[in-house]
Amino acid sequence: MSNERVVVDPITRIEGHLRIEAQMNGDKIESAYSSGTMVRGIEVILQGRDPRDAWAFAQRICGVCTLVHGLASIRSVENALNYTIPKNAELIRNLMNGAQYIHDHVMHFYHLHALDWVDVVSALSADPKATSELAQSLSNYPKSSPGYFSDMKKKLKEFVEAGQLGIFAKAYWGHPAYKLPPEANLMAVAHYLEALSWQRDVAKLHAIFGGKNPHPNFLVGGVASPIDLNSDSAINSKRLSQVQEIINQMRTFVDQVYIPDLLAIAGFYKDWGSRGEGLGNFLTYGDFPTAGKGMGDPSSYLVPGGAILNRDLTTIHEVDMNDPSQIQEFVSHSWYDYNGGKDQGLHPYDGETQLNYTGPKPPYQHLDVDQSYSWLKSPRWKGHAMEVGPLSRVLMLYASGNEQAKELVNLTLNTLDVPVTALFSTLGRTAARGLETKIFCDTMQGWYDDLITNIKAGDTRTFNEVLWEPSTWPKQARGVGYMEAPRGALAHWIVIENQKIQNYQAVVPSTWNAGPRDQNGQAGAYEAALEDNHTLHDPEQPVEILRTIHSFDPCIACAVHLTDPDGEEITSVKVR
Ligand code: NFE
Ligand code: MG
Repeated sequence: MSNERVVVDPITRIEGHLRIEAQMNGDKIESAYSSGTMVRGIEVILQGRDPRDAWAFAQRICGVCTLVHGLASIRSVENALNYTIPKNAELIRNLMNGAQYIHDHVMHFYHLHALDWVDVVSALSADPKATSELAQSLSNYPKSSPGYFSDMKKKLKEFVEAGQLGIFAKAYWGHPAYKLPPEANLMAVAHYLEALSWQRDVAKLHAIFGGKNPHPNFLVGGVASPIDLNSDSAINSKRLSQVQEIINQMRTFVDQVYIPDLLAIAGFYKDWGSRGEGLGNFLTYGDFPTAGKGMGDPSSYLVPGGAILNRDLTTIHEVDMNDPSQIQEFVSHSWYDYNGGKDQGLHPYDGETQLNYTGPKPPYQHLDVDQSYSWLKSPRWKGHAMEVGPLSRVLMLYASGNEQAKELVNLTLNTLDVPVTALFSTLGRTAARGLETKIFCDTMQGWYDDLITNIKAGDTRTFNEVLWEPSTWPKQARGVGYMEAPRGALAHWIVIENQKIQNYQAVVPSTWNAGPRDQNGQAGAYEAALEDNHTLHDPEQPVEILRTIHSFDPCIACAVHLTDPDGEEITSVKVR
């Protein structure tokens, strides 16, 4: 290994198409480049449509964060037209987004990230009795008997003996970077399989409140589910008790399986607490309003909005999403053009989606990183590259004095016996995802209780129909719908003219994190994280790259919002 370029394409166990190139200096990563290799045109498809329909199109940006683009979209229309929503709608939206988080984060931990740390093949040499003792020392989860782990081991052995690792194929088993003893590996693999059936039940919460999953229904001005305790076709007592049951199931799994596994596994990988930080700049928009005023009262959000620069947790900078000089998207290294030239930064109200693919045709041999190299744009806040996501949220909760967050962060640092700087790392990012899962999961019970109290008091309103008539709208209006999606700060900006969408721009979490360098050469969050203290044991098996990239939970479908390798038009969509 000398000055070679290590190419990982595609990065698997993510959503969408991501290519990473690492420029090596000996065994050390000197510089890293992140490229989204798929393009989609949802923002263009939305132009000319009725703003109240936008959510149904925008939501199809992604099938992983199955509801967040629907929610961001209706919030943008409500913001533009000054719509308010009933208290019940606020609570139901919080419950739906909460369930999205718990589902997404558990799935990410076990199904997308764990196998970077857990060696499936090593689990075959585990002693089921010792595995049971280990599991019982960590939590009271009932499925922890020697018989249970012996069955799981048998199941795994059958996979391997049939020569069909199936879902566990094509990994770097046996790589010296794997540090867990066989028993911890078996425990984690068993919980990987458990989580697959657990998630089926959690997804039902979306079906109860939104008719289906993925892509539950939304509605500008409220939620799409009427409440009528005496009706079979509305939210009734039976449905509400099912929701309570799902919340119980979520909390049991998070408290008794996810968090104990996370801490146990992290204990073997403390060295990952000193690499993979990246930018040190963290951005949140804030979410989970609780004052009955929708997004109208930021002081009521469970997660506050703001920016943290250079790890400085003593100062939270205010973020104004309507100020054209604050959030801007750049395309200097993206396969897009702007009317005003490629070095311009555009605020999303004035944003443009103009494809300009001039690079080598895929599959690339080598990205020309002096030119354009990604279908992602480079969003910046006041010129700064920012990290978004669980780590940003947990830091924001911590910095703003949230008691549960402070307690959980301190408990984690003490349990792992790592310094506070370990928060700013690959390990810290993965731990933060678990901690916020616990916080949101616990809080869901309170939202559910509030909903029941409202209904019992006779308030069953879920939708404000008074503002529904388009002839009452101003000729021109614009607004921003923002939220915290599982992968980070998400916002949709909408410009409405003559009751139709004139412009629509989504700037999504994975665009902030996975975007390429900007016009000043500043790296994006993935790139900066890989440039922080990474060496590769074997460039043919770059598990180290996967660990840090997966710690962000990439979703490139979201980030690039019809694929055609030649960049040609595939289809045209008729706009009413
Ligand atoms: Ni497609 Fe998404 C989330 C959004 S992405 S997963 O969470 O928005 O970055
Ligand atoms: Mg966009």
